Amino acid sequence: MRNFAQTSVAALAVGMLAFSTAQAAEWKYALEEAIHEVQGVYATQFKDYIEANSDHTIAIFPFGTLGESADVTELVQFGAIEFANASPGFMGSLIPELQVFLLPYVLPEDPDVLADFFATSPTINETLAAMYEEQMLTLIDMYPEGEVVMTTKAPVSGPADLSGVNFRVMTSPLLVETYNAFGATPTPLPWGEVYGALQLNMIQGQENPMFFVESTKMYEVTDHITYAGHNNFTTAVIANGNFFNGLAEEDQALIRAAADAAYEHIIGYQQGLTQEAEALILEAKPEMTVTVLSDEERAPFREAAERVREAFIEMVGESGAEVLEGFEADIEASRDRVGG
Ligand code: 6CS
Repeated sequence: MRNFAQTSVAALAVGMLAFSTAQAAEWKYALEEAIHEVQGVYATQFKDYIEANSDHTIAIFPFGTLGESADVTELVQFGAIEFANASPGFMGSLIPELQVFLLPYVLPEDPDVLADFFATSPTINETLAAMYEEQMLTLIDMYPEGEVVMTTKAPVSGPADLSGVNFRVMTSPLLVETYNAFGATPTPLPWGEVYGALQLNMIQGQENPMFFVESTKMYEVTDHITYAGHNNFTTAVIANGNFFNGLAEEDQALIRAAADAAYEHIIGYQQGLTQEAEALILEAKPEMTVTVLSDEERAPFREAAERVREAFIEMVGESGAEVLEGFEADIEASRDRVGG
């Protein structure tokens, strides 16, 4: 019954979308973040481009207004809204291969190599894009949001310090593997529950880029920040596949051009953002400690990352191994091109 109802709603919504593409339309775009955060800055640029170059308009729905990440992904799948951010950290059950982005110490640390990789990788833009299409989703763009740091109630200089720590992760099985390997007790939670769970001491740690630690005031409920250099936060912009594939070529090209403009903008916007956020945190809470782990201190985390890599291949199978191989070859190609 539920499936029938959902299918009917989806068919109706998609029918309406298909009808609306013949004329100026309002497209709805939901975020996992607030409008002043990285996803909001990208979406605003995307909106400005679309509205300056066509009669279409974009209505942006920031985090919470249409629900959590899982909710807005469903709304796109059903065709109730056209666009959303759907970060790989929440997409592991739908497209397990996407968890490649969560593997520790795989994405390049150099920002220029990273930006080139996302823009040019055939593994992202062809192989993974085809996997989205199988789910009736169109991949519009993927971009990095910044180096992930751990924020915890007790200091962390190695995996031993994570023992007994309930560490919040996004709802991906691979992140559970990762924080198990890092010595913690991984606790998958949707974003909306994280601040409260830290406040109530149900969890004692979480990871996110520094801009997000600052903007969501994670420093109020944790006391220590640790850079282990293990990852950069990746997000994806997705569209309903029926909607996108039913558009006139001209509108598809418009959306691709808007995504290119927003990508350029968001890469530039992030220069210095981590350092600015760190300074704001220390201004708000001078007693917060910020530790950059040395290569020696990172070594046990890197060792644990090898086990997570094996777990990824075991969990995702042959296609996972192929995606990982392609991913690493594309990163090498970007390193050769950019020289990082
Ligand atoms: O940790 C999370 O769940 C959130 N982190 C970021 C940087 N963006 C959205 C996501 O929901």
